[in-house]
Amino acid sequence: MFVCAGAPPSQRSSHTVIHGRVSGAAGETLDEALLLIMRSPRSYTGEDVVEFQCHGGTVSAARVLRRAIEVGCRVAEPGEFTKRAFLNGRIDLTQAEGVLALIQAGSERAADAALRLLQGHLGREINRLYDLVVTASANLDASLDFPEEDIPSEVLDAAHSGALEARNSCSNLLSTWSCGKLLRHGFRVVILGRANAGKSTLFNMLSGSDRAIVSQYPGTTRDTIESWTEIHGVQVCLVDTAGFADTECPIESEGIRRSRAEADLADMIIYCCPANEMCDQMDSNIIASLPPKPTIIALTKTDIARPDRSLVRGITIPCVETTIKDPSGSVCRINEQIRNYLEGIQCSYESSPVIISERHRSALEAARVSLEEAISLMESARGDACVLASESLKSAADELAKIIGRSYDADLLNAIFGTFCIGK
Ligand SMILES: Nc1nc2c(ncn2[C@@H]2O[C@H](COP(=O)(O)OP(=O)(O)OP(=O)(O)O)[C@@H](O)[C@H]2O)c(=O)[nH]1
Ligand SMILES: [Mg+2]
Repeated sequence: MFVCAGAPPSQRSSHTVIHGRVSGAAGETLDEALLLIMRSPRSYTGEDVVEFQCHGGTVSAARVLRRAIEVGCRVAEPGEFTKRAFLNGRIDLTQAEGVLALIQAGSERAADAALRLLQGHLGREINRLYDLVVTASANLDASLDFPEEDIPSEVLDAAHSGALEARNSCSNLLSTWSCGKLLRHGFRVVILGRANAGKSTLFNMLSGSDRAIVSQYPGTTRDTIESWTEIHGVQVCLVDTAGFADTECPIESEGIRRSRAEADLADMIIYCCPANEMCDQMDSNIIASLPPKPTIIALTKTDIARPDRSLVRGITIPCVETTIKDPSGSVCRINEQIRNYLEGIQCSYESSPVIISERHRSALEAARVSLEEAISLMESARGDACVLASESLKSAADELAKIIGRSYDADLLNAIFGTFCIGK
């Protein structure tokens, strides 16, 4: 399907680019293209690979693809290139997940963290822990050859200190999860408050858009409305909601039910209280009924009433003044609160690996629990402690092996690579 001057592609060396034309069954030209040759093992998948660079636009690319299928190619499954790279030992599972995370990254920081995963930072650390645990377990197994009273103490000490170090490292990695989750899934800020409190006005100011309908009639917003923005390098999802009210209207009631559901999903709540009204018992009751999440109060409409902080007396939540008359100042003040909070949970992903997937978190947690068991068994004076501790260490090693893909099954691979898009 590719015609070029000089030696055919099969006789060219790896990492060369050939200019030529893609020809159809009757020899007609379908496109003028470049062919990239990457021979095994120096390719993405580790196999022999050719890549066509044809003209942009869907028709031209579709003609080249159709011709390739005619001569015997097939379309790749989602994530198949990366899956082959994994199966051929080019990358471990965490690196494959790094590719996906990089494609999906929605912020600079998320892309940085994904890139570090792709470069193998987490994989190397898990490999180190795996070796530690397997060595500790081997030490214990060796000690089984000795009669109980003759077990050399240095063998037991080595196993014990290996398990301790692995346990501590697992705990350190687990402590990066809140940061990893933030990078991967972003930060959800939900705007709540009574009907007509100025939520949609604030939402529009914060998102710099005119997405939400604003009106003087209470009960305007019914559906929840989302808008993404970036604060402090983190993707933030703002959510506008229906205002709380005593209502007979079934549609408004459904809106309020959704507002409560959003409160459960929130990473942070902005509760709106209009400065011209008392932040009264009803607000206190609503705030008390919300899930315990980081919350800020937006004292809205400060242009029509002097904000009287005593209105929110008794509520020990940070208070920020906002008004439609000063959108940039209002946005600045709210963003500052969000940034302060985000700074508190940021971790330095430059220096240590960060876990950004639930799969890593649950396997590490299981490994940590098994290591904990092994450690307390070794510290007990039980006769069968060595045998049991070695079993626990083996379970911990199995969990670590799953993270990097030293052990895997078809279901796991399908779950990971099925979420890729075709061609990756
Ligand atoms: N003067 C003044 N009016 C405001 C301000 N913010 C909102 N309003 C007015 O208050 C009314 C309600 O505003 P919305 O933003 O729709 O309030 P909401 O909380 O979304 O209301 P619901 O969706 O009904 O729950 C509208 O008439 C707005 O113009 C403000 O800062 N200053
Ligand atoms: Mg509204």
